[in-house]
Amino acid sequence: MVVTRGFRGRPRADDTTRSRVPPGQYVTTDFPVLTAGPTQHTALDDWTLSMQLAGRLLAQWSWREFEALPQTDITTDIHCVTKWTKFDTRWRGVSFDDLLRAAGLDRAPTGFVMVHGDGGYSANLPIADLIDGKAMVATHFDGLPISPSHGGPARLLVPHLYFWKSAKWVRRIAFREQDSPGFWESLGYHIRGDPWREQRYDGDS
Ligand SMILES: Nc1nc2c(c(=O)[nH]1)N[C@H]1C(S)=C(S)[C@@H](COP(=O)(O)O)O[C@H]1N2
Ligand SMILES: [Mo]
Repeated sequence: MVVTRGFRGRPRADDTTRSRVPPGQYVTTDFPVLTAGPTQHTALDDWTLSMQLAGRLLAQWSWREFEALPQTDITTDIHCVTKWTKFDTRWRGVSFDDLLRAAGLDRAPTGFVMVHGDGGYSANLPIADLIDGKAMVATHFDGLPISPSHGGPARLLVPHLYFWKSAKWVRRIAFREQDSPGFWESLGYHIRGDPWREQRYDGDS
């Protein structure tokens, strides 16, 4: 059974196309693959998702355990910093709120996370950009398991920020007291990456 509980994307002021396209973006109907390095493959039997705080394990789920967590469906627009925007992408997964709950946490223990994916990728995020229905660990796209090239078996999805924040092949969520740059952020991209404020590069307001 799928329980959908108030997963909120960015509120839409109206339904005109223009209002849905952030500054400097264009709309595409394909789904480009953007990966720094090779596509990662992890057998589901070997897959785990961990939450860590200061090197200590707070929670860990096997694939079977992860699949048993409450599932949320969302339809949302996504925005890549290479300037494509794709409307109405359909995802299913476990919301960050439900992950916290499953870990036995009422709230995140710190203000930030570093999210790590297989292959050495990482992305930093403030907790405020993950909670209250803003993010999920997604396992399905368009009704099917996410393909390896798009980050399957599981990827982060933070649709209101540029898509580089949505780490593919996600395996580890490390809580941090301070915000520090992840993979693209240390290569000159913006520390937060809000497409509506066009926060593409370090130094953009
Ligand atoms: N692990 C991992 N996650 C990643 C990346 C990556 O190279 N490795 N690229 C990021 C970037 S820059 C983008 S735009 C999106 C692209 O996701 P897609 O290939 O499904 O379109 O994944 C993000 N997540
Ligand atoms: Mo990207």
